[in-house]
Amino acid sequence: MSGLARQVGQARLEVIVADITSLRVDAIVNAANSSLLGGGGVDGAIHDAAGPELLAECRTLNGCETGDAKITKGYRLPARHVIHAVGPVWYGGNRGEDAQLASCYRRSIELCRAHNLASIAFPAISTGVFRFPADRAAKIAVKTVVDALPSAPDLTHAIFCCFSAQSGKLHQDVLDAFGSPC
Ligand code: AR6
Repeated sequence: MSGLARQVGQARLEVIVADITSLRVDAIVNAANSSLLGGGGVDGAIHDAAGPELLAECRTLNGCETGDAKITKGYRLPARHVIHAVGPVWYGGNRGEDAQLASCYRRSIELCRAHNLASIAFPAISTGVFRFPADRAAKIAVKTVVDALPSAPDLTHAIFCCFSAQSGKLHQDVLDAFGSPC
């Protein structure tokens, strides 16, 4: 894994291997489920780190459709906001999973634009409990973010926060095809 950040338009894009709850950014994205009431994986880690106030705010949101995203405050997290995106469960690829996954990334960037956020970090949505194939998801994640960047001019830093070196390499290999090193 080369680990090089890429400049794409106004934004620096990078892949890191880290616990997303440790990141001091304007928003971290949560791989949530449609209840928005917590769960395991990165969702559980985010709620644990943010504290009970996060769940209290989530209870006011009335859930979220697959492919959509909703924003809350970050509470005890170093991140100012959490964008709760609901990725698809993988059923083999013929039930609109690709489009729903892409929509998670696009909606997250729309929320950045609406809230004038400058930095965002994404986990590899749907690739854990929801079983979306990791290589296919990495391609969708990076391409969708690259395509959506022009719609959020204040967004100058986007991070793909992977939880394993293997996931990091998948994202880096896709990212290396875009923009220029920086
Ligand atoms: N930081 C960054 N990435 C993480 C972390 C972390 N702390 N913890 C896990 N990952 P998953 P999904 C990675 O299962 O597949 C929950 O129960 C993980 O290795 O968290 O979208 C929700 O409530 C994987 O690459 O989310 C839903 O019910 C990626 O995050 C359901 O799971 C996503 O794995 C959502 O499933």
